[in-house]
Amino acid sequence: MLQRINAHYVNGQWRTIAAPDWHTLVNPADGEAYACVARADAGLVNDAVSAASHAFPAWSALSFSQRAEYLAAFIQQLQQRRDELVEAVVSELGAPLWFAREVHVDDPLDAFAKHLDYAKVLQNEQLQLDARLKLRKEAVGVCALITPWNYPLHQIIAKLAPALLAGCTVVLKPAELTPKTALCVAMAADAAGLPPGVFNLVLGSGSQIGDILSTHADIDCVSFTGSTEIGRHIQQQAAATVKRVCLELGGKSAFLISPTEQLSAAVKLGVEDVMANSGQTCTALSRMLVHHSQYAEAVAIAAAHANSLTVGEPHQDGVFLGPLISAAQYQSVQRYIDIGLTEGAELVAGGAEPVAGLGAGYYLRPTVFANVHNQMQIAREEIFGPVLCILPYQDEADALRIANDSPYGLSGRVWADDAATAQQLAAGIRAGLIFINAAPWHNAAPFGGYKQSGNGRELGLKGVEEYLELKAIVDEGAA
Ligand code: TAP
Repeated sequence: MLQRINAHYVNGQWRTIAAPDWHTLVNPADGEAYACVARADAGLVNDAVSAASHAFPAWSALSFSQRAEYLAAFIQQLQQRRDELVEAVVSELGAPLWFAREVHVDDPLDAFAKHLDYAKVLQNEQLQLDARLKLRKEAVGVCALITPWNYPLHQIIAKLAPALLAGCTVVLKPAELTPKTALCVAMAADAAGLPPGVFNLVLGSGSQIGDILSTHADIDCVSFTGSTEIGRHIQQQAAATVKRVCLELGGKSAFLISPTEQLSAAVKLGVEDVMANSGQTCTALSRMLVHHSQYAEAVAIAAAHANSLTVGEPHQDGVFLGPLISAAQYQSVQRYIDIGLTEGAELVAGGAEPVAGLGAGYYLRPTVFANVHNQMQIAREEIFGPVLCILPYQDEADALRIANDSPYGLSGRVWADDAATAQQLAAGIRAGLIFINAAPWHNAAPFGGYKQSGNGRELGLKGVEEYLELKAIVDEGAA
């Protein structure tokens, strides 16, 4: 018997749907259905928007520091649910347990906590520019937050924390594949005592209820993370009511390795970056660019390292890659591997075959293609799976040309033995977030894309600005 989840959080209350349309949740680790989730209907979505609209005047009238007090309680409630959140991510997404703890849960909780510091900065930002001119930053209004499944808690926190701090009220619509993480967030919001209507959660299908949110006259802003295709659709839908639309979309990021004495460290880092989360990472460095003089060596290192990474059941020790999230995602990545072979790329590790001994889960081995050129489909399109393409280049100008020859511009990494070259290459890549050498993720770095990777920024102080309007108040001045 499947567990039945019929819970939406609207106006500070848990709501059910009377005769729901059910969505079935499947465990990606074994392909077995384990729960079904009641989809919100249009009436419930409209109730959620109405609750957020009614809550907006009082919430936005609080000071940043008053809202930060609520956020501190919210963070505490999330921290108390750490184990629940980890288990939700493992069961919904198939993330290995260690990765779920460190990356999927602890990281976004840290990012949320940083907003308490931003509150202090923003508190002092109501600027009196001269005797007559004052600037105020005010909340945009009611926001629809639409999030994807690949880093479920990260994506929710990256929108929810800045929106609430800015004084916005929200309706969250998470991906249908990851409702449990979102429910856990709603329980934390409830326990933290947020005023009714400030935070609302509706679970349901984006294709059925997404348009209600993006066209609703009482929604002032839609913040969306997901595929470029759906982002484009939301922007079109939102145009009629001239909403603010923040889009965090896909990527095909380049890792530009200049000739280096640390080739092995660089290549291994690049392989792990792509294979983490089974490749379902929007910033994945899925195109590795290597100088022709070190190309053959880099390919050999990448293949050996990919083959050394363990694929397995998420709860097992030592597992680096769990399954892909769904049968659809699994088949989509298999299709891309077949396309790579048809295009003439050389498969040096992995492949499209099911992984032996892992039953009916959606597992793929870390896959590496060599002899890839940048016009191949596997080099241009986001595969969103554990597939790395390695491309050779002739010189720095050629490397930057290849890196920038992409419809996307989300992220990138450069590796160079001297700091000046690294900075120069970082400046040359047209993308929103560039890492140098082995630099790790930074929870306060504004995050977002150039070109078709989107048009907004999340995280850091800049992420809060996405949810703020600027008001200029001009006085008569002294008589
Ligand atoms: P999408 O299919 O685009 O779905 C993202 C969200 O949009 C889900 O909540 C989805 O709901 C909803 N949605 C679907 N149709 C909609 C509609 N017509 N109107 C409004 N919302 C709608 O993406 P995904 O498959 O979850 O995630 C993978 C993609 O997201 C990749 O391309 C990846 O690069 C991108 N991504 C980008 C970033 C950043 S920060 N740039 C981060 C993570 C992922 P349902 O789940 O119900 O379909």
